[in-house]
Amino acid sequence: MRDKSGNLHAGAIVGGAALVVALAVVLALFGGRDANAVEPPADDPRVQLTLAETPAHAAHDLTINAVWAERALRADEEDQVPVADLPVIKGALGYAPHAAPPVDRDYRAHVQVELEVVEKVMEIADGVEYRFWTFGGSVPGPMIRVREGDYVTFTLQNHPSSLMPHNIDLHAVSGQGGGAEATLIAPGQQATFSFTALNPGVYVYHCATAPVGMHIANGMYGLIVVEPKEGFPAVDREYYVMQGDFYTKGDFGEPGLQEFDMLRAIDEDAAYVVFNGRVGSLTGDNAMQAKVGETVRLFVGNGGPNLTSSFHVIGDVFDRVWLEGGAIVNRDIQTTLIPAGGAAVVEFDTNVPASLTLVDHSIFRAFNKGAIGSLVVTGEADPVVYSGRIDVRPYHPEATAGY
Ligand SMILES: [Cu+2]
Repeated sequence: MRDKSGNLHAGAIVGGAALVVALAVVLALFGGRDANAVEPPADDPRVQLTLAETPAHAAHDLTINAVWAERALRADEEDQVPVADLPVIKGALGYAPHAAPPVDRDYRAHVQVELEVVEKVMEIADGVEYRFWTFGGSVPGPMIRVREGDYVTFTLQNHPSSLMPHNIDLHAVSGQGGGAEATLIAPGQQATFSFTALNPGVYVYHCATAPVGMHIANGMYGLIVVEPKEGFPAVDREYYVMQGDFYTKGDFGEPGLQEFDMLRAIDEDAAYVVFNGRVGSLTGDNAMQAKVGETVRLFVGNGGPNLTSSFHVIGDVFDRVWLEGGAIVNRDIQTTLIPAGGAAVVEFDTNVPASLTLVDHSIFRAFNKGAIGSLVVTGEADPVVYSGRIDVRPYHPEATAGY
């Protein structure tokens, strides 16, 4: 209906006008309100429709049966404070496996965050090196933690020693590319942009510079947690874990400096699937710790770039899971799916001493590609909750079955 210059043809304009008139007639006949109608009583199901009709940007869903059921409406009093009047604070960061500290504020702030991109060779397994591209010098990049409604000024720096341009797409950001366009920088540059953390939740951030898959596959991801206004419930320990899949020329365990293998990445044929950027990052001396009776919260992300995680902890049940890092909390979960570019919050109350084992329950990834970690729980045993072995003896059914 448009010519080459993009202008509408006269015929299209006339046709459109006729349609508008026709619609107006239909609305006048059937859609208008009866001025004499009596308003229905408040408990009439028709009244309940008014909440559903509230625009999504004006209200949270208050119907979820979850810990955050009482979430405040947006645009409340604190949201009316102009950005210029907000207190300016430095953003809290946490380096895996340590979560960033809780926000612990009941007001909005102007949070300043700086993140430096560094390309560096590190071990991906004992005796196996890889040239990682990192946020903050680690894989995953540091966990950023802000509060719903915060105004965040974000500065990305690309270290002069880098060979590649980089940027950042924060999934918590509503705006072009999640910040990717604003932060695309060459080595030796830095770029700044600002955003308001509109949606509470747990979000992945990652580099989005072409070839995007390669930048993510080289370790460029982390989590940004936007705490709901009322905060997360207090727990005894919080940890930060991110899964990622890696594609090297050599197979799993082949020693030396390993190069990235693009064809293998396209085929999703991972040589390594690991937590926190390295085989063994959470085992042995690196195991996470807890005591019997404590509540442990794990912020678990999945950088991908390709594989969905079937995240499971051997030897305990997730008492609570914030599904996909959002507002709905499920209970009594064995294994939770964490998509590439997604996250979840899992919590469990530790009942007995045990060495709990974190795995991707696509289990060859755990025992053959590195996706395994430990959380050691120490303290007093409770034989009613778990007895341990009571008895062991020979078993020969044929000896008593008359053979
Ligand atoms: Cu990058």
